[in-house]
Amino acid sequence: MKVGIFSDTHLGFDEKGERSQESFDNLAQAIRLCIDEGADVMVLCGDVFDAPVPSHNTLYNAVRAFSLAKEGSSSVSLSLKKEGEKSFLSYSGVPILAIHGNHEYLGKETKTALDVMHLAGLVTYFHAAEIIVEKGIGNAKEELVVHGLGAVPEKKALAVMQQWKSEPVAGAANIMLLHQSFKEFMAIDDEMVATLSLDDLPKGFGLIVNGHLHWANRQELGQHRHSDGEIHGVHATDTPKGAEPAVKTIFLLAGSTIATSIKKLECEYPKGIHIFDTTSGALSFMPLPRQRKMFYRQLTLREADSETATRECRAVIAQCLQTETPLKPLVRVNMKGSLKRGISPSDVNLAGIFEEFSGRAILSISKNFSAIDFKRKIADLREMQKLRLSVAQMGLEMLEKNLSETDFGEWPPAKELFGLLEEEEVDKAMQLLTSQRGGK
Ligand SMILES: [Mn+2]
Repeated sequence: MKVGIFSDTHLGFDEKGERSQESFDNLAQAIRLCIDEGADVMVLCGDVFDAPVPSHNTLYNAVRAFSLAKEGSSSVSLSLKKEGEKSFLSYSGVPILAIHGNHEYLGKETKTALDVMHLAGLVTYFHAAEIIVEKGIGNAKEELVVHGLGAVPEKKALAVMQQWKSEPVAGAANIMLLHQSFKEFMAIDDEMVATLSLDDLPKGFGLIVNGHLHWANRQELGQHRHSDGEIHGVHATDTPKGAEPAVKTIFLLAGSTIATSIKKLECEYPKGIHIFDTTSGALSFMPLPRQRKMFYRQLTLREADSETATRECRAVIAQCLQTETPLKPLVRVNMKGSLKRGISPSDVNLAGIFEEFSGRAILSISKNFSAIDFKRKIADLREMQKLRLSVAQMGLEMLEKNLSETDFGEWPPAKELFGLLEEEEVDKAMQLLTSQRGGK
């Protein structure tokens, strides 16, 4: 059987903006690609909708895009197995099996847009359950079991996985669908961010597909890294006597079909679909034929004046736009480093750049300058150390100094502000700042 795989379609993304049609166009392309590749079934790993309560326009466009699946055909039969009970599922065209993501789940009691799609017969939405996909009869009969677990809060994910304990079915191909973070892919180790690691995944699945992380990636699980540094597969001798030899598991981050935030990793790979052949175990990727190019550029400046900062930013963008593309590309510039003393990020006026490129690119520029150069910060700290100031005093002096370099100028009662911050009265501190700014 051939399985078409895609994820994170984020339908309705940028609804009020320039890219309002992109999520639907890309879903339509993904479905067409799957049909053209002869997929018997499609799977969608969550974040189908961008918002928990999509607008009627979004629902309308979603129904229209999902209806394309009816133009294909499939001969599989589907049944749902949940909590020991088995029920038959109907579909038209090529079925789309979907789990929910963190963007669309509203709790057990509330129906979501995915429930609506399910009832309309456009997708088959399931959670903490298995869908048995059967094709052919007699000796030619093929069976695929798709195990799906929609997004759960990251903090609970490990416990839920252990409790759910979905076992691969012997004699069938087994695929698992998830929508979680995995420690191996996250920059910080925090239980609010991820509790699952690849080692926690169950054994015996041919393919485990995860949504949520928007860049595509593929790993082989069930391998040992030996002391010689080489990767070896699990050998039959590694498994206990009498047990079946371990099945090689492919772990796939499906990646999103649309870029919702332009991250560096996401820009390195095109958006597309994957096709998994359950017989050969082959997994291939196909890019969406019509997609927006993405550029991520970091621009590091040192003690720059506003003119230099603007000029260099413009040059970076112009360089990205050397080759023409059918869709306006996304260009993200992350400006870093430092500005000259007395110049604040707001002095770097990018309005001209936005105007100049508005017809050719969708720009996103961030000004992450540190207020003062790192070197100078260290020098300041050394000075303070010499003075043997108390930590609180040191903090106050740093705050006064940093404030004097912002456009707050000489005004703020730094002592009062620092006192509030020290007491963790952030709201009051903000109030103090904004009340004063308003009067300026
Ligand atoms: Mn997502």
